[in-house]
Amino acid sequence: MSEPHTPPAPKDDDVRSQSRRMTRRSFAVGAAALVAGWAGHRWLSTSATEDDIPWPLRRVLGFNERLGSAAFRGQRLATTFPPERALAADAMRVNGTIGLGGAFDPATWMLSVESDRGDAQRFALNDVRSVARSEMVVELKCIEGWSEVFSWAGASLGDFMKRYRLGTRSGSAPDPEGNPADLYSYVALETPNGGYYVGLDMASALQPQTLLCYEMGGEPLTPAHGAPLRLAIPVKYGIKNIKRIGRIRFTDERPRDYWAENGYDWYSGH
Ligand SMILES: Nc1nc2c(c(=O)[nH]1)N[C@H]1C(S)=C(S)[C@@H](COP(=O)(O)O)O[C@H]1N2
Ligand SMILES: [Mo]
Repeated sequence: MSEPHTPPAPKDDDVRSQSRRMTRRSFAVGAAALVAGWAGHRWLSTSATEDDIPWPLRRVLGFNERLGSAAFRGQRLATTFPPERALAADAMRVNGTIGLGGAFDPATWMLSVESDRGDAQRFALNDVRSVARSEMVVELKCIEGWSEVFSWAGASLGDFMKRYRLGTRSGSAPDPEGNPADLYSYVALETPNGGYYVGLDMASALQPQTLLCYEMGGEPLTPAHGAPLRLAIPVKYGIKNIKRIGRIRFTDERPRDYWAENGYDWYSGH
């Protein structure tokens, strides 16, 4: 495989664009004095950050949490394509083998799911398959500069979390609109051997096109594409589409991320 070498062009990350939406929302409800207007935007972009979120935005986030769930509304969808645009399974490019080395037996594979609460559960592939099937035809965009249209099938991560009551502090099913504060802030995913790992903000994790994917090109995943289960997250670059997921952890601590540790943007949206 070829590894990405050139960082992507600097661009607004998810939080920045989210901050603009939230700023407008806050303005509408009377928090104008805090962050509104052009000066506020300038201020946001120059202010000190903690966990990469500028502090005025953190204040807005807290404000909106009381109001409801601004972070989970109005989320952008990735462009979808007609099915005939999708590559056939045997024509799909394979890229990236980090974390896929060593002995691995798909027959004994189980998905571990944990959270900061200290709970741990294990799921078989059939547990994922029994969640409503989602299909989509979207582009995988690699930071190396190529993109390809793939068809994907799996369970949306949000549906999986609702079905098994995952990702919340209370242990209830997630309710991003009604009770956003109950959700952990981040999702960490890693390969069974821990060699590749990805961090997601919860809003991106719950975007409906984020799938726990078990089929590509109309066929079961091959080992090279991440069998038995990989992530499809079309609002992010390819690097976030982790293959062969072994473990998922819901957490309030921003997860480490393989390519972020190698100089890429932690959010890596596009
Ligand atoms: N475990 C693992 N997942 C990975 C990678 C990797 O090296 N290891 N590479 C990523 C990158 S850079 C891309 S572009 C996509 C490619 O997915 P594909 O091989 O199914 O085309 O997988 C992503 N997921
Ligand atoms: Mo990539």
